[in-house]
Amino acid sequence: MTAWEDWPLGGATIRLAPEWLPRDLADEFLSRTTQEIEWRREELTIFGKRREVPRRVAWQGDPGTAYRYSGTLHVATGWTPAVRELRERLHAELAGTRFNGVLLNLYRDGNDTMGWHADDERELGDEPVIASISLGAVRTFRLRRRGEPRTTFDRPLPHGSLLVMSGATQSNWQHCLPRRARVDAPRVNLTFRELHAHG
Ligand SMILES: O=C(O)CCC(=O)C(=O)O
Ligand SMILES: [Mn+2]
Repeated sequence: MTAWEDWPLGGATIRLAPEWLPRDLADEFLSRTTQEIEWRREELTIFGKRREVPRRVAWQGDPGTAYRYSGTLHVATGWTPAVRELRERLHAELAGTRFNGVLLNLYRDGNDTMGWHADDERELGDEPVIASISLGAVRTFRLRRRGEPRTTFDRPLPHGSLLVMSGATQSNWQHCLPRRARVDAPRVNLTFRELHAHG
């Protein structure tokens, strides 16, 4: 049985399974994903300037599944073996979910980050379920409430953990992955999503 921690945040439904994957399996998925995924550098235009995104990224999903991030539309062509296996484990763990896409992030060390955002793109629909698997270096996941008071909440995401955000989380809170200068090992994060075709 998976052990879950519920996070006590108003207007959000978030739970964490800190030891979702046994250690040896987490090690194996870390090395397989690091190797099999075609990690890309990505650029973003902010106020008319091209900037490199401070991490490596990839997108996978059922063929044809399209997702817009960093201002570009990415069309999935399928799944690599370890990512496909992780998706099957998620479907077994989270009854009723059918993830058809995953955004993958490689944080090469503590200087790689993800800025404040919510996973609230239109194709995710209302109240999306986002399942986030963390492998490798432990990094802090930070949340902040939208509006006043601007409560923030920090928790480390361990190697092999599973974080699930659902309900109104994306409407009421934003999240980010802050810089951690002393971390010198890589971390892989996979956020599985269910995308709906544009209506
Ligand atoms: O790396 C993380 O834990 C967060 C990733 C994330 O928020 C995203 O991919 O949307
Ligand atoms: Mn996110």
